[in-house]
Amino acid sequence: MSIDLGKISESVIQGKIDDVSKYTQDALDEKVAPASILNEGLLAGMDIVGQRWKNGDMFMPEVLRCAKAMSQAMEILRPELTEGEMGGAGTMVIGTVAGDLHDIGKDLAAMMFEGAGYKVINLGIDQPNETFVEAVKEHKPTVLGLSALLTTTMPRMGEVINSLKEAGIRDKVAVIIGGAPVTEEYAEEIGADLYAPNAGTAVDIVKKYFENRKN
Ligand code: B1M
Repeated sequence: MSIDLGKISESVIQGKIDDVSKYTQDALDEKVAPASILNEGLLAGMDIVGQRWKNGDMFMPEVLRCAKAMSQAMEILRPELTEGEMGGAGTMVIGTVAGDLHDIGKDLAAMMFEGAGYKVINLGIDQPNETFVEAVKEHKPTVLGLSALLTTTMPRMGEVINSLKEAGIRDKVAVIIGGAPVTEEYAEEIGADLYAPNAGTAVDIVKKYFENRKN
């Protein structure tokens, strides 16, 4: 049986939760590389969902169903990604800042880092500034990811960075920020090291950053 990863994307777009999981399992059974299933199947589908949402061609309940389909399939895929591709890339702590309940983009970013071999500690949504600082002290990650979807919660990102400075650990971790209202300029303004416009590019941005620091 040959597996068409487009079927996975299409089922994500249609929010067919059972089908996405089934096709993901079928692809794994057929020994398709987990990274291909993620990139060419699940994330390709979610990218289109994001575009349709932006264009007003999809509504929130549909978007949430698509995300649920993706995250259920990720339960199947995740162990394979970590087993097959864990390359000791490092540790990432990621979370959505205080006052903000949005987690779909943050979880996509977390999945991309997991897929790239990072050990990911996902703190969840609505996390107080101190929780990020404590997590950096405890887990000693190479990367701290902050996500915000609301203009009202974006300032928490700069506050986390200031709290890291106050705790004397700012230089121990690279901070990457993301989320729909966040920009490259904003990252510079608050002293973040990196900004990612989407979950798909976040890993490459981090990799390039560390490569440049080595040279
Ligand atoms: Co809310 N919401 N929401 N919402 N919500 C937005 C963000 C909004 C733009 C909708 C709108 O008005 N058009 C608006 C914000 C306006 C603003 O601040 N300028 C808004 C609002 C106002 C609100 C409430 C205040 C609504 C209310 O109650 N009156 C409320 C706030 C709750 C709170 O957080 N305190 C609220 C609530 C909710 C739900 C709970 C219902 C739900 C969230 C469910 C969940 O996340 N589990 C929800 C949703 C779904 C949305 C929209 C529709 C979709 C967000 C999403 O998941 N997109 C959103 C409208 C929109 O974005 N067009 C909206 C898909 C996701 C893949 O994209 O999260 O942007 P995104 O992630 C992208 C990139 O940003 C990036 O990668 C992803 C793509 O690959 N990225 C990162 C994100 N984080 C990253 C981190 C990284 C790297 C990349 O590294 C660390």
